[in-house]
Amino acid sequence: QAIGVFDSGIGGLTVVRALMERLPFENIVYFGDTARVPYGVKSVETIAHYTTQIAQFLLEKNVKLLIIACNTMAAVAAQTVRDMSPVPVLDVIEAGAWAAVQASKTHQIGVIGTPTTVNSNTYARAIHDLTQDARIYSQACPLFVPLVEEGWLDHPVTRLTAQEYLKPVIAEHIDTLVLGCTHYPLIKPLLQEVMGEGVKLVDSAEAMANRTAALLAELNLANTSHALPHYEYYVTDVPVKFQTIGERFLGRSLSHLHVVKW
Ligand code: DGN
Repeated sequence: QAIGVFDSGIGGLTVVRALMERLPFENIVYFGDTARVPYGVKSVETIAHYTTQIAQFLLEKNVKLLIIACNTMAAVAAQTVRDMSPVPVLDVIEAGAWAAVQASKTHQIGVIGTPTTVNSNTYARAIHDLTQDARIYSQACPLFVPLVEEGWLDHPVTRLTAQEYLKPVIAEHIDTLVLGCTHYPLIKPLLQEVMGEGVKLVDSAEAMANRTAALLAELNLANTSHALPHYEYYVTDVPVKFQTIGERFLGRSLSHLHVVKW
């Protein structure tokens, strides 16, 4: 049985990459809703509706675990998925919040993400559930997604954009910053430079891979076979430059691609 991972588009491939590195013997089925991305600016009702449709698709593939790789979907529709799923559900926000609380000494934590993620306050709530004395500073960074997809990972425009978005966050003297969007791990070095060495960056993709490894061990669901794993990718559209961008996110070649027409 495979792990089902889904996202609003291409971004969740950063989570797949982290899973492949952390759990090299697990089969993975990925679903990216490339025809309807971006979700980051859509209404809660629409995102919940799309999310249910995708979760259903993966459950029909008989997955043993569902992973909501997209922060935007996790922010507004995680409960909807949990309510409908007979298999365990993990989401990046829960994983990122946990990792942030572990990493932070002062519990002054910054969170960056899409406007929907930030406006939902889901990270703040998840962090407060873990530690009540935390102070959270959130900042929406809507321009990062297109900049990353453009491949401007170390580009003056991206640096300037980051400096502008992060100025108020830096002023709050946080010691930990959560990268609350699938795309941000690709600009982690640039964000680290802008934030300064004293701030720890929490990559929610890595946090998710660690959380998945722990859950599989706990529930005895880990794949015991050491055969080469099988990876499959489903998307709702193959947009321009999909292969190039996808492979940049995944860090390896992308084959076994299927297009689902909805
Ligand atoms: N995958 C989305 C997220 O992690 O928030 C970013 C892409 C989008 O829907 N805008």
